[in-house]
Amino acid sequence: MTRRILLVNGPNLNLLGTREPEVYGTATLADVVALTVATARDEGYELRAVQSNHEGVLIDAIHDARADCAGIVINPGGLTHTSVALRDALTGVDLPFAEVHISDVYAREEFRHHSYLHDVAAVRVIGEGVEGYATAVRQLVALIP
Ligand code: CA2
Repeated sequence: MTRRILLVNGPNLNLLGTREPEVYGTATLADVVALTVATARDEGYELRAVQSNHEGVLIDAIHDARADCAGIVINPGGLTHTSVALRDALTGVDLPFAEVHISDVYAREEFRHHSYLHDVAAVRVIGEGVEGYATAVRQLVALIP
């Protein structure tokens, strides 16, 4: 199987490091990608990263992963709590995926407690800050034969 992982960051995660440091820390999206690329490389995987504020772009990237990726690490942002379409894309491509949240969504507003991915994610990492992306890569690759 291809030794490549797709990293998906959803809406507004391009704002990381610019606002709300008390919730999301001070690392930028570029820092997150660099950390995740380095972790994947340590595990023997290449990584392709996509961030978009548009649901359809994310869904297309997930579909494209079928061609050359062994798994997906995704922080869907606010789409976590709203998107059946994103869930259908992830289950449709039949690749194992890790759901990451920088903040502890269960310690925040009630509307963040529900995830449309919770029962189909192979791995969930919640509230570990941006280090959670590294944890997600390690736990995900451990599941890939
Ligand atoms: O904790 C997470 O990683 C979230 O997935 C982040 C989403 C939020 O809707 C989820 O409930 C939990 C929001 C991403 C927006 O990120 C920003 C970062 C800096 C400034 C503003 C937004």
